[in-house]
Amino acid sequence: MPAPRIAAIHDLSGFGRCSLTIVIPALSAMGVQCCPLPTAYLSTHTGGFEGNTFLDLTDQMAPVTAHWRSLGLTFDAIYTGFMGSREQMALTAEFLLTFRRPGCPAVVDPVMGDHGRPYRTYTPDMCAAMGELAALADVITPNRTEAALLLGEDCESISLKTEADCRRWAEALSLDGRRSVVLTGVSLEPGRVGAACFDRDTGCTDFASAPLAPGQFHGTGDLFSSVLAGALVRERSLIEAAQMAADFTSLCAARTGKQDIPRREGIDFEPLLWRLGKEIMEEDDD
Ligand code: PXL
Repeated sequence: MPAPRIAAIHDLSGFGRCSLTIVIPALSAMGVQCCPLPTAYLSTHTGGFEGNTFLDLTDQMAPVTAHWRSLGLTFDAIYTGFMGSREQMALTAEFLLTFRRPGCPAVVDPVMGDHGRPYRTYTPDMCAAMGELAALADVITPNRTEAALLLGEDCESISLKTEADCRRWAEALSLDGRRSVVLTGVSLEPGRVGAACFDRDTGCTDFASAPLAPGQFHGTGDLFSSVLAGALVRERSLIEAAQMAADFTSLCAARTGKQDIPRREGIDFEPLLWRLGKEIMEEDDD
């Protein structure tokens, strides 16, 4: 079987571990071909470094889309993340409309913020545009802050303390059951963290969780969503994919916590990629 193929629309940040520097290695380790469409090149991500460079690649997005279409390329999924502008979101929406088809779900990580606040480059206007892009998704992977921004609620009103609360918010994000929702950062018992997963195919919300590692590291959300997207194209169900993502993210966070690494340098996942590959290949051999 040829490697399944994902088109990945994210920025490329040279230092700090996020977006494509996580997406490409994670998908490759899972036996998935990643076709990146970089939206911008930054010297570092924007979370914790001052004075980062920003080379806007928006002008490339339509020509790349047109070239890939002229080649008759098909993808097994499209996976999108951090966006630099409203225009990039409109071009990403065009890309989804061009390439999505049955068998090619659009996984939109509506990256906008964390810990109750939008990232410093996200204006209210951009958050509204992310809502429009996410409306085209088959699967979204918001954290609590992003869930609040998508729903137009205060972050404080999104309580994720009980299964019933989580079900309610995951379903509220599903656009009447039209898209699946993987609501991340859910902790229903002390010492564990994971996601509430509303699956539009079953209409059910299930829970994935793994041990909560001490410390919070940049790129954790990108790693989680990358593994989820990879597992989906490797034909795992939504809840199986979320469990694999929770397990691997937890393992990497635990490893990172044991190193003396500043938070802004990101999750130290590379030495564990072989385990992700082994897990998925061995399961498929069974
Ligand atoms: O991890 C999300 C992300 C991706 N890309 C860039 C970012 C961030 C979060 O800060 O700054 C450039």
